[in-house]
Amino acid sequence: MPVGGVPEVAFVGRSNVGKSSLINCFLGRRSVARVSGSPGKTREINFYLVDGAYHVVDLPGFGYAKFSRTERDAWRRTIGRYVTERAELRLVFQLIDSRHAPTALDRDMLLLMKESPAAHVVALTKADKLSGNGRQHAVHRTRKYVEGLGMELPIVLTSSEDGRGRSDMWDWVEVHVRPHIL
Ligand SMILES: Nc1nc2c(ncn2[C@@H]2O[C@H](COP(=O)(O)OP(=O)(O)OP(=O)(O)O)[C@@H](O)[C@H]2O)c(=O)[nH]1
Ligand SMILES: [Mg+2]
Repeated sequence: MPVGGVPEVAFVGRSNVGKSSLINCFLGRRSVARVSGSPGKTREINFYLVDGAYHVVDLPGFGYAKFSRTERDAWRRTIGRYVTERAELRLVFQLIDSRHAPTALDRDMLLLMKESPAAHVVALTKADKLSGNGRQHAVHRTRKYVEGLGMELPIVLTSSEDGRGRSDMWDWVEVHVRPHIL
């Protein structure tokens, strides 16, 4: 991992939820982070330097089924340590698929983030696949779920297809990352 105290914003979430796609959308670039139709594409931690000022961090998907049990546990520990101990980490976008209720893996990640000093924002992904009502329902369902875990978090609807949520994500970076730029 890079040394030098450059602040970081990380994108986390289960495999195939759309992390790499949303990073590309956030950056306004087609193919910085590698995207794949099959889960498990991102297999290492990738750091992208933005404006020479901060890093966007693409993590492998949580709980990718085709990893062995041992690999999955190792990644879980690595991601767990990263979000709880990494001093440079200032903001985490936790991605959850807007089309489905949060899964056990989403819950594990939400709870893990309770131990993280970084700011925490939920990004509901692939919102272009839902109707207007479906989107409102997804936000409501996620808010209830998060409250059920004793947490209160900002929830942003996003789509890397139509760019929804992009400016909200930039705003969160301004608030939580910009002040720490060296
Ligand atoms: N309709 C739609 N499809 C999306 C969106 N974001 C991602 N996808 C699709 O979802 C699949 C997975 O996208 P990735 O960005 O590779 O997901 P990832 O979370 O980085 O996956 P891993 O690296 O395997 O953990 C690809 O087929 C994307 O085209 C979105 O906003 N809308
Ligand atoms: Mg990826």
